[in-house]
Amino acid sequence: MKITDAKVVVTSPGRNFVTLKITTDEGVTGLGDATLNGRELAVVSYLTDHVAPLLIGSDPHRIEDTWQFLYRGAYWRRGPVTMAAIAAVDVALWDIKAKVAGLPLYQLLGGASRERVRTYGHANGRDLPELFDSIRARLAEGYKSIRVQTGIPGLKAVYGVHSAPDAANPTRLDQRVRPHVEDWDTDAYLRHIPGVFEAVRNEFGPELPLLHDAHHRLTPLQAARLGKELEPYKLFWLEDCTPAENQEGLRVVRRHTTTPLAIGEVFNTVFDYQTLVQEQLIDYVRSAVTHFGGVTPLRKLFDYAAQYQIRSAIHGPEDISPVGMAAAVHLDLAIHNFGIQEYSGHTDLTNEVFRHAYTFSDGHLHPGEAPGIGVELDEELAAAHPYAQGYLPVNRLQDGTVHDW
Ligand code: CS2
Ligand code: MG
Repeated sequence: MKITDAKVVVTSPGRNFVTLKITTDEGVTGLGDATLNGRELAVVSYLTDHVAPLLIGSDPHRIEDTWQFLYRGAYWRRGPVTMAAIAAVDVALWDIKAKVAGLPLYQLLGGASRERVRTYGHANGRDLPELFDSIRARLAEGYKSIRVQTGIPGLKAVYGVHSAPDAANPTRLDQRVRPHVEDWDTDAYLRHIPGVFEAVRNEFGPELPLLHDAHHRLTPLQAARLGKELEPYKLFWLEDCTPAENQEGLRVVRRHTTTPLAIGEVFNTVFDYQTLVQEQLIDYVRSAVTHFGGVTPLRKLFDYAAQYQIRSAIHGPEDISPVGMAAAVHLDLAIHNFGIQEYSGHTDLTNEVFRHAYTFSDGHLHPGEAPGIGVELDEELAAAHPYAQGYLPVNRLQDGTVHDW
């Protein structure tokens, strides 16, 4: 079997998605997600101009070799653009291999280790009434675990909180030609958050798994303080509590709190995790198939993390396309040290562009039994919704200083 075509499809059914479609001389095709929120066109060029021409004529079954060729052969390695491009090729080749085998991808990854994949959904509110309504809405949709994000008194626009009650995902890209500026005040945030979780526990009880995303905004000591102050509310996890490129910083947090920690959605190779994993500074690894170079390396990361009792928690917001989500759910079903899958869902139009076999019910996902990853791309509908420039927001402190968003 030989690869005869590799093309990049960019579509924007409400937000931008980048998809690689690989075609073989036997007519079997594979899809891979290459979406990098706010920098999509960089990956489009990396694939179109530098990778796709090298794939033509190669054997699609040589997944590991192709991965190593693209990773080591580029000389310049790692980084979100490179690894999103490699991920798209990797997933498309797994899709092809599984289709040729006539099996759903998870069967090629060792088969099912569980019956279904538990998920968590996003709840948010500018104030407690809105937040409670949003939590109730997610519970009504079937979610059994809830991420809680809240407005902060005195701040106009905060990550994860919509301008209107439970509106569309705030990280979805508005078609702006410049990033929307959000405002931040760490002291105001640290004063406010413990009380919010006390109120949520009082309203929803002690058993509902609650997650919170600090979104890279705290210093290690501030993160340690927050983790400690949240201990009475027994969170499922505190996510991205501090920018973890400084992996040693998590030693400070770990020393002060037993609140479980999740890190890694912005990490794209195992080297980003080495200290975090070997010193057991975190409890969940968050990388997505789409941003970590594909199924091939992410499975290796999970197996490495398993040796340190660390579990998976694949990143799954709306800006991971249904192609990336499908690949994730196949991996979720197969690995032993599965933790939880983030699942924001997608718009109806997105689900029409990307018709997928995975299903969501009773708070759980299942990849389905369709051969491959189980996604079909409606290219005509995709073409009807062309790319539109858009950026992630930028965060500034009250004095105007840029801060992590
Ligand atoms: C967030 C993401 O889902 C999460 O945990 O951190 O929504 C993140 O803000 C976006 O994926 C950025 O594109
Ligand atoms: Mg996050």
